[in-house]
Parts: sequence; structure tokens; C-alpha cells
Amino acid sequence: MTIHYEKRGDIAILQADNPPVNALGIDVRAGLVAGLERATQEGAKALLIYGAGRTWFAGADIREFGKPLKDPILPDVCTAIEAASIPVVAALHGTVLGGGLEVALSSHFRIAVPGTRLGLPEVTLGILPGAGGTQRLPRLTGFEKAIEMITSGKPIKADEAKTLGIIDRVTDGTPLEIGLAYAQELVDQGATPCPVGALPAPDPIDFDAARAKVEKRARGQLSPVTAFDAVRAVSQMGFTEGLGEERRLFQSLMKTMQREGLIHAFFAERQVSKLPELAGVAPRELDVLGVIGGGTMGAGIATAALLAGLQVRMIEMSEASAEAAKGRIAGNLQGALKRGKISAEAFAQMTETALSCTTEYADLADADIIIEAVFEDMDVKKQVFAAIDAVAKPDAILASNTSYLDINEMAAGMSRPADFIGLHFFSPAHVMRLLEVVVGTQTAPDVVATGFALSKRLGKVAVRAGVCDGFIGNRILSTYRTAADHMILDGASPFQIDRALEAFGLAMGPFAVSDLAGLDIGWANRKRLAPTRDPRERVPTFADKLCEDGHFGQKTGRGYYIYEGRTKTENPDVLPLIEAERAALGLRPHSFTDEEIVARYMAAMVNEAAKVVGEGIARRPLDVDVTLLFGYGFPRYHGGPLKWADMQGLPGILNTITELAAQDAYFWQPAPLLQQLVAEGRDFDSLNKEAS
Ligand code: T1G
Repeated sequence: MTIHYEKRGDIAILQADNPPVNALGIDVRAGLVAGLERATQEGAKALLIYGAGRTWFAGADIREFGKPLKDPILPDVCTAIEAASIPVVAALHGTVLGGGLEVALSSHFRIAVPGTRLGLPEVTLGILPGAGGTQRLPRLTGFEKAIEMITSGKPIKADEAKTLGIIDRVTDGTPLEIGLAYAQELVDQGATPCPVGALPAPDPIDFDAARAKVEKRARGQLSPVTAFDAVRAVSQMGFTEGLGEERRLFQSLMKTMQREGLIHAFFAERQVSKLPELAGVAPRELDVLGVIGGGTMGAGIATAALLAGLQVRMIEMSEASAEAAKGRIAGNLQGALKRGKISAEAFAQMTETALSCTTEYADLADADIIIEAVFEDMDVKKQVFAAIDAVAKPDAILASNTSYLDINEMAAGMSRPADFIGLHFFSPAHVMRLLEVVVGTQTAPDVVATGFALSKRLGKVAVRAGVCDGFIGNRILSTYRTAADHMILDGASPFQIDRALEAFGLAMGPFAVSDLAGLDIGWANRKRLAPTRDPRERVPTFADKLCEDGHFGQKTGRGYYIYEGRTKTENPDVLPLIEAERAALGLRPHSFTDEEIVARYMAAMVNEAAKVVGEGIARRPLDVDVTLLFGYGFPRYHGGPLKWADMQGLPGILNTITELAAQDAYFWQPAPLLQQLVAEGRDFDSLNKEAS
């Protein structure tokens, strides 16, 4: 039973009890309707609804999406509540989201405990509020605020909701206590039902301008714009008709691939930390965190740890660099202070008490975990770990923030290889949510569990990765990045490639990203690998030429693009330089359509990702999806590269790879796992299901 009914005096009470988040699944919906009927039949003078556990309804049950819907559907539940002949009071706490807020809006009176958060996040799932939220919310808040809440999906705090008239009161106490008191007061006052739907439409706004803003921010995602159109219906038609329009638009989004991609991302983000091998494995204590190296990465890791309430011991080579590290960390925390994420007291406590920056390794003696973030050189790292090994306490965990070096080789030189792990943060480490937990062959299970526990503590999304060059993310990145270079050699322009991939949803195309990161890094890498390079490998010599001319991208103001102030324009020297290189290499270029560019880029990404899963570097396809979503700016509405591949159809992608292999068998070797899945008529998601 998920809805419990009781009557106290004149007031009927419905308690929702469907852990963990009181999702509005069929039993809850049916229970609400039945409870309302019983309250009326039993002559109650008011009905109170509240949630047991940690929250009021946090929305529709997302697991029901894509399956045949059972009656009563949520819009009908809300209509029934709004049409009740007795006042309905909603007593709110926790996260009042989606259909949960819609149930509250269809109630006649709303009261909340302090700290309650309210929102309509449906667009983040590729849909829109489908139970009256787009028609009722604007009638309380006006169009601007409703559009902002509905098209961004961001929740607001209870105090703001009160100011906006979404809720009547914010009162201390339990939901039952404050709800009962408010309902009794209303009964004593003889209050009658006041449906929000009966309120007039608010004053119109410049809808075209507002829509253009939403469209720009959506960058190809459909749901925010469609949700906007549903809200706009309030100014164009009556309430009941508006509900019909909302339903039509809701169902149109339910059919989209974007909805499937975004819901996959929702569950993948939660599934990725659930590893069968960690079931029942307790993590070690985590209070004191040591960081070696206070450069950008080290300072970011220290900042994230301080924000999570950990003590931090930062070790640097000299007093001067220790001071500089302290300055960097304080700068990061200043940002959090300015954004109101922390108070001035918390800032002082973090910088003056929780953080120490010294040059003494002995200061690491009480650290529970020590993360090395020094220069990416194996010998330098081995020296640092030898020093740590000598001072760290017996059950301390030693970790490297390397982004591609061999974790097993690093562990081999230690006295405690079982206590060693890779923790690959992404820059800026106090902002980027992805953390690759790189597990060596000797790493102990409780050390892995502690890596995941640290990630949760830091508010990160951790992905388990095996050991190979570049782990999951950088290995796949280097492949699809190389595919982009090959398209240039074959005739495409870097500008067309960037445009095509930005239209596909990437925040920034690969060549603009290279300019941001610095073209000299790739150049140094190519020079480092040249002596051992396989002669069949195609080399983007045009990029070397650009660097030889001193163009390293944003840092020199010129790369593929020219950067003046905040403007970026195509560098006119680039295309002639590329044409000259092609001629020198005897290449005959051909033109590319945007579709061909996306297909080839994604084929490279999917193929390498399938190898990463096939080799067990990533445990499941969803681990790759989460890595690319949280660390590499892959558009969330595509669900991740392997979810995207499933939705496109694997046979077509394998076909593309096979055709390209005919021209370049060295680069395009079809992944055995991809061939196997196609042969068996299966998809990547079948592997996710098998593994969960
Ligand atoms: N449906 C089903 N399961 C849900 C769920 C939901 N709405 N929300 C959470 N879960 C599961 C989640 O998968 C996890 O399961 C567990 O609950 C704890 O969640 C008509 C159609 C509420 C802020 O978008 O944002 O209403 O992994 O790990 O960090 O207009 O969950 O333990 O097996 O995230 O404390 C709109 C989605 C739906 C809210 C809690 N609602 N949920 O965060 O815990 S669409 C949402 C969240 C809708 C109507 C439309 C968060 C949370 P497991 P968790 P958390």
C-alpha cells in the first residue's frame, strides 16, 4: 500500500509512502484518487496530502516511461484533486519535482517546511510538465518566472516559492504537523476550494523574443522550446484547451530519441557507481586528504576536498610554490564565496584551518588518502611515491591523478601496491564532475570502494576504468580526434567540421577545442611518438605547419581561429596551408556533407568505445556514456555515444566503419564486440542489462 488513509476529526489525511522518492507510479496515482473519493464520502471538511520519508512526490515514476500508461494517468489525478468539493491541502518537504509539484499546484492550499526545493525538471528528461504544470504555474507566477523554471528545469527554494505565490507558507515542523494545523485553520475559517486553473492568464510578454532566447540556450535540445510553446498556450486559449495542448506537446516529445537519450543518461548516472564487485565492501575512513603538487590540477583537487569538508595537506617543492598554491586555492574558493555557495566564515575556516600548504612530506603522516598531481613524467611520479611511501600511515591510500600513464608500472615500485589507485580528475577539478577511478591489477577492493566514496563525498560522478593508455575517456578522445584530422587530409575544412559537430550538439568543435587546449601539446605529442610511429599511420602535418609558424591557438591569439578579445574568426591562412599540405602529400581531396562528417566522427568514437568495453577497460557501455557525458561535453540528449549508436542502429555504423576500413585498414579496425553484437542482432544496452 503506497497511500495510507486516515481521518482525524474533520480532516481526511493521505500519507504517501513509496520509497525512496514517492514517485507517482500507478499505485500512488490510484491511491490518491481512491483516497479523495473516500474523504468526500466520509464527509471530511478538508483533505491533507503529505509524504512519508525523505520527500513529497519527486515526480512521475520515470521507470514507467515508454511503457503503456495505466489509468488513472497523472493529468486526471490532478484534475480530480482540483475539482474536489472540499479544500485540499498539500504539505510539502524534500524535493517537490515534476508531477509532484503539479499535484501540489492542483491542490488548493500549499504549505512547506524550510529547505524544501520545488521545480519542474521535465525538460532535463526530454519532455515537459505533462500534468498541468505549464498551465497552472504561470497563473501563479506570471509568464517570465514560469518560463524560466519550466525551460531550465532548475528547482527553486521554498522562500522564493512563497514570494512567487507558489506556496502560501513556510513553517517549521513535520509535514504532517504543519499540514494538519493549516487544514484545521482553513476548516475553522470555512475556506472553500480555490482552483489555480480558475485564475486568469497573466499579462502577456514579448513571446517571440523570449522564445528565441530559450531556443539559443537549448542548443538543439527540443524539450525546452516545446515546453515554452506549451506555456505560451496559456495566453492563447482557455485552461481546459490549454491542458489539451500541453498533452499534445507532451506526447510529441515522448516519441523522440532525445527523450530516450536523456532518460538513459538519468539512470546511467546513477547506475555507474553500482559495481557488483563492490557489493558489501566497506570504504576506508576519509577525513584528511593529502595533495602533492599545487598547480592547476592539485589546487582544484584541494578545493573540491575543502568544499566537501575534508582536511587538506598540500605539499609543494618550495615555500614560494606552497604560497602560490595557497593563492590558487583561495582564488577558487573566492569564486564559490561570490556565487553564495559558501559563507565568509566557511571560507575563513577552509583557508585558515582546514588547509595547510607546506614542503614537508612528514605532514602527510595522518592523511587517509594522498593524491599526487605533479608533472606527467613516470620517473618524477615514481620519486614522489617513494617519498610518500616512506611517510604515509599503514592504511593510507596512495593515488595518482595521471591522465594516461601506466598505473601498474607506478605501483610496481611501491611497498604497498594494493593501497594504490588512479584517480583521474578533469580540469578544473573543483568544477568538472567526472572522476575516472583507475583500478590497477593489484588494487584492493576496499581501496576501489574508497575511491568511489571519495567521489560521492566530492559530488563527483565516478567511473571505474581499467589500465590502458588514456584509460576510458582520453583513449576514445584521441581516436575521434584523429578521425577529425583524417577528414581534413581527405578534403574537409576544420571550420565545416566544427560547425557540423556543434550542430550535432557539441558545445565546441574539435578544432576550436584544440585552440583552447593549445596546439603545441598535440605537436609535442606527435614529435614524441614520431620515432616509433607505424608508417601506415596518417599524420596531420598541416597541424605541425601551423605550430611551426608559431600559431598555438588561444594562447598565441591565433590557431585554426583568430582570437581578438571575445571574438573568434576563421584564420584565413589555414585553408591554403591545408591545401598545400594535401598537395605535398599527393592527396586528392573530396567534399564532405555535414552528415558524413558526423557519421565518420561518431563511427570512430563508437568503434573505439566498443573496443574499450570489449577489453574490459570499461565495465559496461553505460560507463563509457557517463564518461563522455561528464568529461568530454558529449550532448546529454544523445544519451552518450553508445546509447546514440543503439538508437541509430549498430549495423549502419558497422557498415560505415567497414567501408572506411577499405580505404585505411590501419586506423579503421572494426571492434570485435561491435561485430559480435551486430551478428547476434543485439545492442549495447543489452550488455548494460546483463551487467546490472
Ligand atoms: N522515478 C523513478 N525513480 C526515481 C525517480 C523518479 N522520478 N527519482 C529518483 N528515482 C530513483 C533513482 O533512480 C534512485 O534509484 C533513487 O530513486 C534515489 O535517487 C507528468 C512526467 C529526487 C532529487 O525529474 O532528480 O514528473 O539508483 O540517487 O541524489 O510532468 O532523484 O537507488 O535504484 O537520484 O537524493 C520529474 C528525478 C519526473 C526528478 C533525489 N522528476 N529525480 O536525488 O537520489 S517527470 C524528476 C531526481 C514528471 C510529469 C512528468 C533525484 C532526486 P536507485 P537519487 P538523490
